[in-house]
Amino acid sequence: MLTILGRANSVNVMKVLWCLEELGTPYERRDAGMQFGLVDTPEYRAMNPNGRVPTLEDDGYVLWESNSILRYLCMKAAGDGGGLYPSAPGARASVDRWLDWQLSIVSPAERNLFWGMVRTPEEKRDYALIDKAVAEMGANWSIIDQRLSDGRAFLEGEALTIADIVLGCYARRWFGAEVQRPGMAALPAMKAWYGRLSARPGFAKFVAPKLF
Ligand SMILES: N[C@@H](CCC(=O)N[C@@H](CS)C(=O)NCC(=O)O)C(=O)O
Repeated sequence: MLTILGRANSVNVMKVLWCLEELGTPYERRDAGMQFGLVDTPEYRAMNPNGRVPTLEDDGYVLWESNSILRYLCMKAAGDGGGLYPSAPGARASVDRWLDWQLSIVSPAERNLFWGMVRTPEEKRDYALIDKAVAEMGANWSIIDQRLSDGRAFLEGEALTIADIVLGCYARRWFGAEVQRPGMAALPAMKAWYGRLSARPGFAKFVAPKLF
């Protein structure tokens, strides 16, 4: 049985669970990380030396880095995950580009916003840091809004891909954190895309629940 190790309220675990739901791949999940511990045990570190979640274990094969896990799951399921990870070079590279963008640009900015607003009590918040993160993420989401403003349903066209899964998990946190966004673009195309993502059962089950 394929096993995912990681707490369900981690954005990087959510991506993987949503993807598994889209693929219809059977799996089991074991809690790990934060209050669940496990990540500092020698056994876990032998699988994932970063002590982070998620980690995948599949019949003796071990993999960490959530975006790599998504690619693996899709390649294992019919090579392209039923279109979630298209196999034509240009189409695949375009999907990969959004995954790399999430890691290099989105995550570093978003972290201060999510941790600042959701995981830090109000009296301890650093609003200067939060405001900076809101401005950076507003600019990032404008890129997504612009991408979708030609009427396409999803980031790479008319079909959902793992690019939508990855960025949809971060969009959930953007719309869920109660931040002030003065003067920020209204993001109408992104909101419509987010509505389409919200209709997916995997999103409803793993990504939509209350942020904590
Ligand atoms: N780039 C890594 C990041 C992994 C990561 O930082 N995971 C966080 C949760 S989102 C974590 O493990 N935090 C510590 C913990 O849960 O104990 C990935 O995408 O898998």
